[in-house]
Amino acid sequence: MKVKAAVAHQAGKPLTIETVDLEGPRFGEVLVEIKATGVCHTDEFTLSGADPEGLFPAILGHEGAGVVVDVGPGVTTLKKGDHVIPLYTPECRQCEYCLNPKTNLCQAIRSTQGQGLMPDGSSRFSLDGKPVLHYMGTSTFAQYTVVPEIALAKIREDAPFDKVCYIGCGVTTGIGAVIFTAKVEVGSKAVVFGLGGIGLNVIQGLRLAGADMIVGVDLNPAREAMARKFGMTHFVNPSEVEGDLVPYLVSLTKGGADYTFECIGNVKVMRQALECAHKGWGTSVIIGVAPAGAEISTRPFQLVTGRNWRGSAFGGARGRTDVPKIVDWYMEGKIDIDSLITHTMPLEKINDAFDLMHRGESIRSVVVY
Ligand code: NAD
Ligand code: AHE
Ligand code: ZN
Repeated sequence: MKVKAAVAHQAGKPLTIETVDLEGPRFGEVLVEIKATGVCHTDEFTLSGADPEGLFPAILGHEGAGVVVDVGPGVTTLKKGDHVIPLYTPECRQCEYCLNPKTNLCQAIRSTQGQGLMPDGSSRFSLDGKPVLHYMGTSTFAQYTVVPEIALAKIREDAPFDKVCYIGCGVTTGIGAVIFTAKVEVGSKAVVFGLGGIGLNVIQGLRLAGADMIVGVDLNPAREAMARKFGMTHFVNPSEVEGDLVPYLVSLTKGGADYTFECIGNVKVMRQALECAHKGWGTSVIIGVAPAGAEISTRPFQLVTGRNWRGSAFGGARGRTDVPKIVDWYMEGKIDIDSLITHTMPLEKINDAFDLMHRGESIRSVVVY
C-alpha cells in the first residue's frame, strides 16, 4: 500500500514527506494505522547523527498510538480494530530476559531491530523500489507501519490517541524510572537533572511515589513553572550557582539525595548526578542517551563509599504488561499528560517539532495524522 511518511534520508537534514510503499504484515506481524505520535529527543539524537546505531534512509518515530488494521499469519493476541501502542522495548514473555524479573530488556528481536529491519531481516518500507529502514522497531512517523506482535501493547479504546501516544516513550520512561527501576520509597529526597519531556515525568513519578523533597535542575528558567506544577519542591539553575554544583546540591539535600536522575544525555551531568547522591546508599539513575563515543567517569571512591550508579531504559517497564496500566492511570486522572503536550501539528509540519525542541520551547510536540 501507499503510505505517507516523514523520511530521514541523511543525518543532520530535515525529514521529507514522501509517499512510500509498505508491504503487508508477514508471520507474527501486525499492520497498524498510526493516529498520533510524539517527537522525542531520541528521534532528534538519531537524526543528528550522534547515534552509533543510526541508519539512513529510515522512518523514525517511536512514541505512537494507533489501530490494528490487519494481522499476519500466526498472530493470536491482536485483531483488527484493537487500539495499540507500539513498543520499542518488546515483551515476548519467553526469552531469557523476559523470564528474569530483574530486567525489562526483551532481546527476542533486538539485533534485527538495531539494524532497522523486521525480525526476518527485511524491511516492509520502500521508496522507488529501494528499501527504507525501520527505526526502533516502530517507525511511527508513517501513517501506517508494520510492527511485530510482541512489540504492541493493547490499550483501552476510550483513551485519546493524541495524548496516550506519549506513554509509548516519555511518560513510561520518566514515571517508570522512579517506580520500576529505582523503586523510590515514600519520604525520599530526589534530584532530577533536566526538566524536559522525560524529567517532568520523573518528577510526577516522584510525587506518585511520595517523595518529600524533589529538586529540579535545569539551565532553562522557563522549565521551573511546569516542574513546580508537577511536584518539584526546589528549583536550581546551575548557571546561577556560585562554585561547584555538587556541594551545593549536597548541602541543599542535607547530605545528598536518596535518588538522582539524569534526564539530559550529558556525561558531565551524569557525574554530578552520581556525586550528589547520598554517601552510603544514594542511587543515581542514568536515563539520558549520550552521543557516540561519550564516556562517563568518576572516582571509584564514589562507589566504594556506597553510591550506586545504574541506568533505565523505557523506565524498566514491560510494555505489554505495564503500558495498559499506565494508560489506566492517565484515564483515572492519576497522572497528567495533557499539560506536557505543548504543541500539536500535522505530519507535514513535523520539522517544526525539531525546531521547537532545539529552541527549548516545547515539552512534547505531537503529530496528529
Ligand atoms: P528534552 O530536550 O525535552 O529535555 C532536556 C532538558 O535538559 C531541557 O529542559 C534542557 O534545558 C535541559 N538541559 C540541557 N543541558 C543541561 C545541563 N547541562 N544542565 C541542566 N539542564 C540541562 O529531552 P527529553 O525528551 O526529556 O529527553 C532527555 C534525554 O532522555 C535524552 O537524552 C533522550 O534521548 C533520553 N531518553 C532516554 C530514554 C530511555 O529509555 N533511557 C527514553 C526517552 C528519552
Ligand atoms: N542506539 C543508541 C542508544 C539509544 C538508547 O539508549 N535507547 C534507549 C531508548 S531511548 C528512547 O527515547 C533504549 O531503550 N535502549 C535500550 C536498547 O536496547 O536500545 C546507542 O548508543 O547505540
Ligand atoms: Zn523516546
